[in-house]
Amino acid sequence: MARVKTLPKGFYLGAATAAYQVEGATQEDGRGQNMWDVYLAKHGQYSPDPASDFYHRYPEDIALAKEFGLNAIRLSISWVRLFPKIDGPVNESAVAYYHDLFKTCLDYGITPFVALHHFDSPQEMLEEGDWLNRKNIDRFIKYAKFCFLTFPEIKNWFTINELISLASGQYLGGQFPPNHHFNVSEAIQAEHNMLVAHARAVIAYHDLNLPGRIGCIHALKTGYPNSNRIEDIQACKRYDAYNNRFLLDGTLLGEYQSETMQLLQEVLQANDASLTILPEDLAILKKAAPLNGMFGMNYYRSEFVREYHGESIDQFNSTGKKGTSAFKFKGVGEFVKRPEVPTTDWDWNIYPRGLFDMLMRIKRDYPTVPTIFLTENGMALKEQLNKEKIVDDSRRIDFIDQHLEQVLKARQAGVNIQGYFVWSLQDQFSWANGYNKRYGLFYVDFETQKRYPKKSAYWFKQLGASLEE
Ligand code: BGP
Repeated sequence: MARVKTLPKGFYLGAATAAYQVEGATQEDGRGQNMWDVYLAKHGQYSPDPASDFYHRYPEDIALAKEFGLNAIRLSISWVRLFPKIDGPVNESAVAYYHDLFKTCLDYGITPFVALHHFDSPQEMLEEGDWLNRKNIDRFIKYAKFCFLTFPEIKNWFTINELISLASGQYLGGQFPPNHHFNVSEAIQAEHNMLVAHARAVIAYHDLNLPGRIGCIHALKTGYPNSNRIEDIQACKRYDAYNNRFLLDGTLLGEYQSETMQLLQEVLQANDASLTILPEDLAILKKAAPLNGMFGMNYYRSEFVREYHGESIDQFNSTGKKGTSAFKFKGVGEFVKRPEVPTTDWDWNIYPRGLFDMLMRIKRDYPTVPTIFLTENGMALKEQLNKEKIVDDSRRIDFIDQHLEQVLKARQAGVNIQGYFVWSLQDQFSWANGYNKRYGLFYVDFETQKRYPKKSAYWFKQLGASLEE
C-alpha cells in the first residue's frame, strides 16, 4: 500500500528521457554521428535503433504522459541532430522537430525541462578530447546560445546531465567511450572542465536576459563509512569529495573549499594524477554560481565505503546478475554491500534515507542553493508483459513511494524541492546495459513499439490527480 497519496500544490510530477536513449532514427533527416553511434557500431552490444522510436512517436508518448497525470517532462536535445558537423551549419529539420516536440508538450500543459548535453557528445568532439579539450567548451557555448535563442518556448534549461557519471564512465570504469580505465587525471579534469562549461553557459544565458531559468544536474550518492574506524571515515570523505563535494562546491559555491581540495589531492596523489585549474576558471565559477536558477539532483543509491589501497577495480554488472559487481578505487575506498540493505538486480543499494540525508546536507552546506528538482529517481527491473498485457511493477511503486516520502519529509524540514521526475517515462535502453534494464512507467514492446501502461503508471495517475484537487 503506497504511503504517499497526495502531492503539494504547484509540485512538478514528471518523468525523464534522454534524446539518445529514446529517439532512435540515428540515420534520419541529416543527423550527424555522436560518440555512442561509433562505439556501439564497433562493439555491437546492442543497437541504438529504434530505441523507443520517440523521434516518430513523441505525440503518443506525450499524450500518455498527460493521460497518466504528469505535468512535466525531462527531455534533451541531440547536439548532432541540430549540428550534424560540429562546426557546420544548423540542420533546419532538427530545429523544426524540436519546436514541434516542445509545442506538443506545452499544448498538453506539460512543462518541458530540457538538457543540452545528456552523455551524447558528437563523435568529432570525442575525437578531439571531448571535455578534456577546452576548444570543445567554446563549441558547447556556441551550441548552447543557439538553443537558448532558437527555442524561447523553453523556460527551464539544464546544461549538462550527471557530470560525474559521464567522467567516471569514460575514464574510470571505461563503460562509456573512449573506454579508459582508472585514468584519474582525465576523470577529475573532465569534471572540472564540465563545471566550467556549465558555468559559462549559465553566464551566457543570463547575459541574453531571457525569461527562464537554468541549472545543472548532478548524480549525488550519500557515502556512509562502513564502520567507525577512522580509516573508513576518511575513505568515505575522499569518496564524497570525488563524487559529490567537488561538484557541489563548483556549481553552488563557485569555489572549491580548501577541505574539498585537500581530500581531492589525496585522491590525486594516490593515483599519480594531476588537475589543472586556470585562474580564469575560478572567476567564471564564482560569477556563475549565484546565476543558477535551479538545481537538478539525480538520486538512485547510496554507498557504504571502506578504506582501500590496492589496485583499482570496477567489475561492472551489466546483465542484472545479482552480486556480480565490485568497485574498488585505489586510495579512495571500496564499496561494501550490507546484508540489511536491499539491492536491485544490478547491485544498486536501495536506500531512500540517503536521499533525505543528501537534501539536508545541501540545505546545510549550500544554503544559497536555488529551487531543487529531483530530476531522476527510479528502479530498474527485468520485465515482461503478462497474458493480460499488464506489467505488475509493484516493486517499482514501492521504490518510488519510499523516495517520494523522503522528498516530502525534506520539504517539511525546510528544503526547497519543487518536483520529482521518475526515470523513466517509457522503457528505453540503458547506456552500458542495453534493452533488458527497464525503468519506464510505460512498457515498450521494442519489436512492435507498442506502449503498455504498467501498474506504476496507474499509481502515478492517482498522484497526478491529487495535484489538481
Ligand atoms: C542516469 C542517466 C540516465 C539513465 C539512468 C539509469 O545516470 O542520466 O540516462 O540511464 O541513470 O542508469 P542506467 O541506465 O545505467 O541503469
